[in-house]
Amino acid sequence: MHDVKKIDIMEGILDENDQIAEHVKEHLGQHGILVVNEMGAPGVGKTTTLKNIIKHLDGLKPYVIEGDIESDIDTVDLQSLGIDAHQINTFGACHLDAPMIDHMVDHITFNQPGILFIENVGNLVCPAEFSIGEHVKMLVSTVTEGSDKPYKYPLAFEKADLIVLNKIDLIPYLDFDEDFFMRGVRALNPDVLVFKVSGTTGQGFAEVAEWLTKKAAALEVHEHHHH
Ligand SMILES: Nc1nc2c(ncn2[C@@H]2O[C@H](COP(=O)(O)OP(=O)(O)O)[C@@H](O)[C@H]2O)c(=O)[nH]1
Ligand SMILES: [Mg+2]
Repeated sequence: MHDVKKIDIMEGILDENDQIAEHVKEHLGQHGILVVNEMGAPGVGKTTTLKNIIKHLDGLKPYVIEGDIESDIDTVDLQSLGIDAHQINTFGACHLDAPMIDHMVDHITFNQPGILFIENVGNLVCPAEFSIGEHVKMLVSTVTEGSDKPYKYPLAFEKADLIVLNKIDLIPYLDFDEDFFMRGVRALNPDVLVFKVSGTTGQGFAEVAEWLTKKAAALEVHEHHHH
């Protein structure tokens, strides 16, 4: 009896989260804003990836929400580059949820079409379980994490719409087995695009930006919608 009740409550929370996520996604999509949920373990280069993609966004305005347990280091860093960045601190929670994003979106002025990048809390487990209003789930993985991560943390790789494999400049110093990594990815997510990039050299990010730009262009924007 006890267990049955617990499950009911959990499903209720997920339903409410998903409803709010759907609302955020539709609302921003109609205004020409593509929402990208960026996920990955701590230190894989999520912030570095954002900075590099943003350099290649032609005619699309970048908006950023940073999710961290504590601190606003990444937000201050992005703001110093003139990027419209906003901080959410979860104070313990290992992922962002849709109500947090819904609330923050009310405080952002979306005055131009563009891309809202949401850097989720650094974690390869929890963020994969929650939709937060995204059109695209972008997973950042790195050669420094080791080639077995798709096998050990399958959900994040299974749910990704695109995977950015970062730090390829370090391959000569590591034992990263790309074939093993890619076999793991393909078993979970046969068609997902994997972009090999380096935040140090800048290599590969123009292609990621191009892919996202096409996604943004495919949004069904309601031209005469006023708020
Ligand atoms: N060698 C190398 N270092 C990188 C690369 N990308 C990021 N880094 C470094 O990795 C560290 C973590 O990067 P950051 O973007 O803050 O990761 P986040 O925690 O996922 O946001 C920083 O010291 C970056 O300079 C890369 O492609 N190659
Ligand atoms: Mg970061």
